[in-house]
Amino acid sequence: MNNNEVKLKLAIQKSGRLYEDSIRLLKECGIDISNGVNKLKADAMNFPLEVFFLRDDDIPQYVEDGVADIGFVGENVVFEKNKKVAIVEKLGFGKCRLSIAIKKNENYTDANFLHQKKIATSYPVIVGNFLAEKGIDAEIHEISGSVEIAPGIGLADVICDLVSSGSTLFMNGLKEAEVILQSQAVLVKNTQLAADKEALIQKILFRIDSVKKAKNNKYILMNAPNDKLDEIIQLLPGMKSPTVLPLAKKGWSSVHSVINENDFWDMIEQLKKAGAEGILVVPIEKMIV
Ligand code: PRT
Ligand code: ZN
Repeated sequence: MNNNEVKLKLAIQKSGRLYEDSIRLLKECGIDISNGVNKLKADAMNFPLEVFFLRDDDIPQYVEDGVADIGFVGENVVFEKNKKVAIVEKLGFGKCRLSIAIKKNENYTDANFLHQKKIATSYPVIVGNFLAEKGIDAEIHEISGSVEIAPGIGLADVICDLVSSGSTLFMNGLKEAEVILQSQAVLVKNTQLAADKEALIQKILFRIDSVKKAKNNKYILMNAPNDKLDEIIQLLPGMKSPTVLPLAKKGWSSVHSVINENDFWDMIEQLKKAGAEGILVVPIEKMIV
């Protein structure tokens, strides 16, 4: 790689919940990082990309300032920091929701429940917007960690925090009352990038898209008696149409297709009913359409 070449600067979380998935996504996009422990920065070995390892809270600011061109960060952080960055693509990992949670013996009817209450949260901006939108007067008490213990120690009446499995709330005698934001990791970019950097982003986006599509689809192969082929082909979508190859055994064919993960079990049942046998389902690594 020559030294004058334009490099895209990507900010990812240094350690924490998004780190591994961020590195994995890059790897699936064919981008390997020479990641030494405790490094602030690393070069990609086979793509004009430089990776900065940062606290997730700092990523929107770095991208706004142009210290990094793009970043992988939770939407929750993007909305809370409210910096001038563009959300380009959802990345499919780091999924969670920002929710109001109340003590488990209380009854939440709607947001009016929050009237005159004290809400502990690390997301004062998002919660403030939510309350303003609903016209509710409540007090926001900002704390940076262990938000879930606030009601138990009398620091607040309710909380607003990130939830994924819900077990943290449960263990603290709380229950989820209302989701105020669905979140996942997103790719953000600086809003004033030069054309050569935009072109590199397009290249990465194309790869991310292929990886995401592949994850949502499976390759399916099965044997089918020729007299049932029409019925079976009707059931299968395929990228254009299913592939049908003759088997060595007379009167039988092998049928190949691509199916969506969500339709998977329904589809298998119908195929079996229609006479398909020896069904194999295999993961797809990349999918370019
Ligand atoms: O050091 P740095 O500032 O970079 O990291 P951090 O400690 O601020 O963030 P980190 O690593 O905890 O989370 C990074 C991002 O992961 C968040 O901004 C979200 O976008 C995403 N994410 C996904 C989550 C969760 N799921 C999650 N469950 N972030 C935090 N949690 C916490 C939540 O705050 C609560 O304490 O997990 C607990 C609840 O989990 P359940 O499974 O018990 O419901
Ligand atoms: Zn953080």
